This record gives sequence, structure tokens and C-alpha cells, in this order.
Amino acid sequence: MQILLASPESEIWNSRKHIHMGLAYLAGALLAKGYHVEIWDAAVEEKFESLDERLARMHYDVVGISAPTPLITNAWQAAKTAKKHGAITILGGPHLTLEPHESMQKDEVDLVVRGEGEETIVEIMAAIQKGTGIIQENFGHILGLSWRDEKGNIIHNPDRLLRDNLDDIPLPAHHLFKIEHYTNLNPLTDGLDIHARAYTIVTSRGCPYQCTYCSKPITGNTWRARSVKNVIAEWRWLVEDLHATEIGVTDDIWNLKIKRAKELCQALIKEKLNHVPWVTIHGMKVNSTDPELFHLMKQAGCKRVGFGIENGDDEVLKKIIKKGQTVDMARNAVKWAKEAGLQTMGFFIYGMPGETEETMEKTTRLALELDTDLAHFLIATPFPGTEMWEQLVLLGKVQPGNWHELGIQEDKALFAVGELDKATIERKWHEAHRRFYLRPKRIWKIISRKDTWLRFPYYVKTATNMLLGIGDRSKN
Ligand code: B12
Ligand code: SF4
Repeated sequence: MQILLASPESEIWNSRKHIHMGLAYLAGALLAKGYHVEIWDAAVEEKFESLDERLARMHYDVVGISAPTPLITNAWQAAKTAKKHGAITILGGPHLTLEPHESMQKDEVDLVVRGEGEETIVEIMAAIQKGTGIIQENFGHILGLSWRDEKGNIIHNPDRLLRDNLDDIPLPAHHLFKIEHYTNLNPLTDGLDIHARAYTIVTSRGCPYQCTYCSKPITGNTWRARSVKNVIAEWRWLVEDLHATEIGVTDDIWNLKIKRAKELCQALIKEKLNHVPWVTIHGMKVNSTDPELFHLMKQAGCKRVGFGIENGDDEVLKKIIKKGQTVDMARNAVKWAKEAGLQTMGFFIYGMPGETEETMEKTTRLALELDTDLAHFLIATPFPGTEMWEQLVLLGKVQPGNWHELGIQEDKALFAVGELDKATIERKWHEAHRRFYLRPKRIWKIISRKDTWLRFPYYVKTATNMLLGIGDRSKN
């Protein structure tokens, strides 16, 4: 059976192209059971060959498509294309876990997988092989699956429980991706090697915190870690066999347990895997750090750490974002990371419901004070299933359905609550970029970097939009 796993591309601005770990894990599980599986990732492949062209060139029995909320319309379009070529279509990923019924109502969608998909997709393939088509009784027992019976009724089987032991899951199929077409692993592409063979690793899944804006449909508030030994086996594969020149840890919160984080660093040092630079793409929680951790990370090869700092006002952190951390904790973490010789990156959010111009000003001032090497300023985006979404629905500020509008990293405020208006949020967001990046020492740092000149048109385009608020920030 020929299987293609696909990720549709987003029309919204996104400077990064990372391999899709969801598809990598699904492919790993299918390969382990002996299936033939390939990947088509629009983010890097569309410019060479569209999905339609790929499906015309090669026959696939099944096409599995992944979708976060803003890409669901693209996923339906991809499913239509796959159906045109006679494939069975399966959709899965965050949005499908939140809204499975909506997609099952589309003729072009045969099956929807909710939650983690490794076991489900293998069971689906076995059922398809056993049956003669997609409408048969074999689907009734598959947990986490939504399907249609002979009469066309949509059936949502019970949820699949999260697997306790992540070490049992086959390693993700990194080798199926065209790695040379992906970008390096940090939100604001800069400084690190732009031609890196940049692989991503997931050492733990989920996060127990409950920040009001954070969408976690797959894992909920759970956290499960792989054993250090299991992570090291994958890390060794990436470094020694796949020749990674950069590795990005993409966990939601890889340092939840400081002891385990330190053990992982010690193992990287002991196993001599610390010569390939790595970065924490997201996932360092400032309140779960200490100076020793950063020193160990540095010795273990870490180059840059990202922190979710979010806001400069303790009341907003506590009551509006419910972040479980304070401004002082962020100050400490950034200080310790810098002292250990790590590059630092901060994420900041503007325009949360209940914020004021004053709290946004505090955020900008905190960014200037912390003076991280990079600052990533985002405008609050509501995703279904989050506390923020529920609040905004009650206020009539958002409504289900306009999913493609929910793109983070956009420069447009999607809502404003209370006295705050959208224009003020956008102004403070642009202003934050200007005040942070247009300082003489920053400008000097940027122009003295080779990377700036190698990617000059890209920087001009990004800068005119971010700093001045003009120009098109659509796909680059
Ligand atoms: C790394 C990451 C990125 C990377 C790489 C994206 C990529 N293509 O994977 C970058 C930075 C490029 C990125 C971009 C975006 N991301 Co992102 N990203 C993440 C992050 C932090 C980790 C994803 C990951 O590797 N998870 C681990 C893997 C193993 O899990 P998984 O992907 O969910 O896959 C499992 C299941 O979902 C399921 N599954 C998934 N797909 C399919 C398909 C089929 C057929 C089946 C059967 C099952 C299945 O099975 C998989 C294995 O168990 C998540 C947060 C998170 N923890 O999930 C956010 C997250 C997925 N991203 C999000 C968003 C919104 C985006 C963007 C739309 C941002 C934007 N520009 O507006 C883009 C979309 C890009 C794209 N083409 O998908 C949201 C999605 C929210 C939602 N409700 O949909 C999340 C949840 C972050 C958040 N909390 O808000 N992202
Ligand atoms: S700490 Fe990060 S991953 Fe965890 S809930 Fe908050 S934003 Fe989400």
C-alpha cells in the first residue's frame, strides 16, 4: 500500500520552515510496520511540484493530511486534490482533534484522526487492507477515529488514551524529509547558519500549565518525557547518520523537570554529541531554571535559548495569561543564561484581552531591559479550545468558522477588548520592533553580520513591515 503524508502550506507569513514532526512520527510508526510511506510538505515542495502534480506522477492509495486551525481550509483543498486522484483521505492534527465533525461533513474527507496518531494510523491501514473499501465495520474498534458507516452516518469512536511510555513509539522518520530545503531553527531567521541541516527533536510532549491563550488539543494539560537514553539514541542518529549541523528542541516545556533536563545535558556531553549546536525553539519555562542548568546546556552544545516571557506586568501574567511565572523570574532566567554564555531570545505578546496601552508599554520596556539577543513580538491570537477563545466568543469578538484568519505572527490584531482598540495594539506592536531593533548597538550588530548581506532582500522586506508597518508580509 502506497501512503503519502502531507502538510498543506500556510498563506500567512512564516519565516521558518521546520520539518513536520507530527508527520515524521506517523511515518516512523508506519515504516516500523513495513508500510511504504512518503512525505509531501508544501512548505518546501510546492515550489518544485504541487500536490496535484505529485499525485498525477505517483499513485498513492492513502493520503494523510495534517492541519493546525489556520490551515484547515488548505487541508480540505488538499483532500479534494487527493480524492480527484482516487486516494482515501485521512485528516489529523490539532484542528481535527478540536473540530472533527466539521471535517467529517466534507465529502472529500474519508476519515478523521483525533489526538496522537501513531497507533491509530497503523490500525487504519490494517483495517483498509482487510476490507474492500473505506466503508466497513473494521473501523468501529479504532480509538480516536471518526468515520462514516454504510448509511453515511458520522461515527466518532471513543478517544484514544495518551500512551504512557513515549519510548515505545518508533523514532520519527527524519530521513524522509528533503532537509536541504528547510530553514534553520529559530523564529527570527538570523545569525545561525542559514544553510544548516537543521533537524528538530521532541524530547517530551505536552505541558501542565494552563496559559489562557495556549492551544493544546493533542496533549491537554499532561506532560510525558522520553527517557534520556531514548532521546540520546535519536540525537546520535541525527548527528552521526543524518549529519545534522543544527538541532532544535521543540518541546512545549523541555525543562519542566530540572533534574531530567540536567541529565540530558550530561548525557550529551558524555556521549560526545555536544559539537553540533542546538537551540530551544520554544519551550524554556523561566520559573524552572537555575544557573547550573544553563552552564550544563552551554557545555552540552546549546547555542540559543528561547523563553516565553510574554508580558512586563505581573498582574497580566497572573490574572490574564495565568502564566505561573513573574517578571522577576524572567529577569533571573535571562541573566543566568547570558552569564552561561548562551544567546537569548524572548517571546512577548501584545493585546491580550484585559490589557491596556500601559501594560503593553511595560512589555516593551521589559524587552528593552532584558535585552535578549532576539525578541519575538506577537499579537495575541485566539485558538478554539483555549480559555481566551471562550472568553472572546462570549464577548462576541470571535466566531467559529473563519479559521484561516487565525494566523499567529500576523501584524494585524484580530480582536480588541474594553478600552483598547485594534489600532493601538498594532501601533504598540510595530513600536516594540522599532524600539528594540532600531537601537544603535542593534543596528551595528545586524549590519556587521554576514547573514544580513546574504539575505538582504528578505531583511529589507521583513524590516519595512515590522518596523514601519508597510509592505506585504505574505509568504516569502
Ligand atoms: C514546531 C511547531 C511549529 C513549527 C513546525 C510546524 C510543523 N509543520 O510541524 C513551525 C514554527 C514552522 C510552526 C508553524 C506553525 N504553527 Co506550530 N507548532 C509547533 C509546536 C511547538 C510543536 C509541533 C510538534 O512538533 N508536535 C509534536 C508532534 C509529534 O505532534 P503533532 O504535530 O501534534 O502530531 C501528532 C498529532 O497531532 C497527530 N497528527 C498530526 N497530523 C496528523 C495527520 C494525520 C493524517 C494523522 C492521522 C494524525 C496527525 O499525530 C501526530 C503524532 O502523534 C506546536 C505545539 C505542540 N506541542 O504541538 C505548535 C502548534 C502546532 N502550531 C500552531 C500554529 C498555529 C502554527 C502556525 C499556523 C503558526 C502561524 N504562522 O500562524 C504555523 C503552521 C505551519 C504548518 N505548516 O503547520 C498551533 C496550532 C493550534 C491549533 N489549534 O491548531 C500549535 C499547537 C501551537 C499553539 N499552542 O498554539 N509550528
Ligand atoms: S507554559 Fe507554554 S506550553 Fe505550557 S501552557 Fe503555557 S504557553 Fe502553553
